Amino acid sequence: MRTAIEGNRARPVLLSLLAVGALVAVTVLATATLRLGGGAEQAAAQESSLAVSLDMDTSDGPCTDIDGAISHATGDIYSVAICATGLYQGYPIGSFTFDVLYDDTLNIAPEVADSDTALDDNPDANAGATVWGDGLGSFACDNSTLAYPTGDKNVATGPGNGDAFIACDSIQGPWTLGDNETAGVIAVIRFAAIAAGTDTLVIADTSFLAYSSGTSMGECDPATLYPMTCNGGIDTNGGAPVPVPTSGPGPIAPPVVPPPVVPGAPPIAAPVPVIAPPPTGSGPAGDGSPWMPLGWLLVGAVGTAIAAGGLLRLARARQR
Ligand SMILES: [Ca+2]
Ligand SMILES: [Ca+2]
Ligand SMILES: [Ca+2]
Ligand SMILES: [Ca+2]
Repeated sequence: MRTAIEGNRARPVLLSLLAVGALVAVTVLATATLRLGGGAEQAAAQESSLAVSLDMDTSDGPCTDIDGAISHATGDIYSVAICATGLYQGYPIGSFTFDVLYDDTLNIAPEVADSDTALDDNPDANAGATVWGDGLGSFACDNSTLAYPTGDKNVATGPGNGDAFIACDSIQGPWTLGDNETAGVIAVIRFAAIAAGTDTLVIADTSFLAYSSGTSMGECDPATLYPMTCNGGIDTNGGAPVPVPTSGPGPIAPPVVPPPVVPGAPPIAAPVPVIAPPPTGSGPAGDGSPWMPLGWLLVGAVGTAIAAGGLLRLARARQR
């Protein structure tokens, strides 16, 4: 027969078993959470509606708001931003590749010479000397397996045959975009409007984002396992074509225009310096006392000298 004493002995054992069970459950949960950095990354991105979009109007800052369309006068130099939204906080971007297709008979993306880690090329990564917000982190865009950033990597011309390309990665980090925010600027592309017409810009299927672990975050190709929404933009240029330089590090300053010359107008004479007399009543003491007493003193001194000279000559004549 079980006694009350036996029941009391069994209770601590039961409590111990419950405690061990709880500990095991907590450990399993923690391990699963840590493993989210692996296979669960993609699911996390999809749950938060990951998207990349072109901000066609960056006049208030790249990706401040995402504008899908813009108009420009022919000859304008302007920027288009590649914006990421719906990032999963705590899982930052570790690498990316973008091809933004455009009509290179309407717009050109001037080539910037490749140098070093190419962080301020065109397209211009949100890292290096030019950043927008807190940047991407420590990245390099001289991807040896692909290419340096290029304003147009497609030699063909016409609609869709402009190809602004950029591919960057960061093996060591830090990676900031996606770390503590869910949206931000990937890169900015500088364009020059060279002819009137409507240009439909597309983020090509070859474009993608990846986690710092290297696994895919989202791809613009809808047929892949991890597709993401990729929104292009529309640019409408007006006016007649104007020549635009095909290379340069940045926006081109307008020329300095001299003032118009009116035929027959007399030449403008050079200004003649005017020597003004000293103001009256402003004496050497600087207290407004007049200069006149000093003049009388001078006259008196000269008169005294002349009189003394005359007396001296008279005295010499008498001695002779
Ligand atoms: Ca905008
Ligand atoms: Ca930059
Ligand atoms: Ca370049
Ligand atoms: Ca081209």
